[in-house]
Amino acid sequence: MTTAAVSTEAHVAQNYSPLPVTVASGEGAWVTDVEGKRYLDLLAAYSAVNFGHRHPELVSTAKAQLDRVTLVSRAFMSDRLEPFAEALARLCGKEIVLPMNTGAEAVETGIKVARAWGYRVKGIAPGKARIVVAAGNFHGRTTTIVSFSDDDSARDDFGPYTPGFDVVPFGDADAIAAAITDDTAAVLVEPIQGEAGVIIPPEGYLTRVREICTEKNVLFIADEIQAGLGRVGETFACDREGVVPDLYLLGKALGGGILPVSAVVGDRDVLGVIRPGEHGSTFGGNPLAAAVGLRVVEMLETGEFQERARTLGAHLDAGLQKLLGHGVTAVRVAGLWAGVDIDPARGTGREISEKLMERGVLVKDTHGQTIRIAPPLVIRSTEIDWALEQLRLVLEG
Ligand code: IF1
Repeated sequence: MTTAAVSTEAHVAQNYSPLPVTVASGEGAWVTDVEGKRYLDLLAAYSAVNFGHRHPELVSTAKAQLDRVTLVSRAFMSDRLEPFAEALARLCGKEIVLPMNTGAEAVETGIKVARAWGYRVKGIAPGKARIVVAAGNFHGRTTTIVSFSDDDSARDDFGPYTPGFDVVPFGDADAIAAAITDDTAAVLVEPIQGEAGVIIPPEGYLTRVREICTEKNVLFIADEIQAGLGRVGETFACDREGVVPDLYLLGKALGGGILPVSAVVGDRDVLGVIRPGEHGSTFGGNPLAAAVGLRVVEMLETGEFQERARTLGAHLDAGLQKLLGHGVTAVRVAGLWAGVDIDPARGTGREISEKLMERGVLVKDTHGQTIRIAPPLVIRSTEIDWALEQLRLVLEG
């Protein structure tokens, strides 16, 4: 991922050099730039636009709420928060929802809850709580979160770093077991690593992590912010192994592609450690976010989007497999989410992304040779076929 201090066309600090596309409108799986050129969006804002750009039901829900109330102070509730929290808790099979706004806030909240639980329930000595994390992780960009990143471009020159994290190889449950000490409060992992390039752990990994955490009285925190909410053909990526974490960290698609909505979801014996007034945020659980979030949960409860991700993902996978040996060296697919490794002889992930952009397809390179494909779950199979043909032509050179 290259880093530009300021983007070429505006005085906006960017954390990476964006592709030179300035989007003016969006509809379904498509966006249109300021010159009127249309692009098939295979990135979906890194899985925050799972339901397509401006899904009609989500837009109408937001519009209706705009005419009622959009923000109340944390001192009292709005009539949207309880229905949202109840529905989201039910979707997760948990008891309590702690609403926040961005994914990083949900991750930071999860870290605070884990530490408080470590001291107040597990009995870890004050200030000694540790959290095991995976190499290759991406959990956001706050100074504490980048403290346990092993991606120099995400953490360089942002120190001094927050202590209390132990990094182990992703996908190796024995390494997690070996890293856990009496001071370990939690294990925090993405069930499938997104930014690392859609890295799918070995079958049984999540099951072993769950067993180890249960055996050692350590919280299992699943960062489902990118992998969750239908993306991998299940409501949660942990569902692929029937595993239930102690805390779900949710974000991105929870806001329906309309506004930031995130949440930490767990049972009372974990989330209940946070005492009234100890945590919160100005906008967390605001009526507009809760109204949209409730509609998102209702859409997920039908199972329609999970089924689409499974069916269309199989279609995408079949098409990508045909490119193996023709410019593609490896393919990793979970639901409608793919990491595609490009043969260096054909170019870098960035170069392929730029050539696809010229053909009206938007993807994003991640770490050198990989491009990540994560279309809105409303994409059609014919649109996937068209995108695969553009990729084939680009690789043919
Ligand atoms: C950027 C990456 C993806 C996430 C997981 C928490 C967060 C993210 C698994 C934080 C956010 C975004 C951030 C955005 C680009 C994108 C990204 F390239 F950065 F790494 F998707 F892979 N957990 N991911 O993927 O959520 O605070 O952003 O709402 O910062 O460049 P956030």
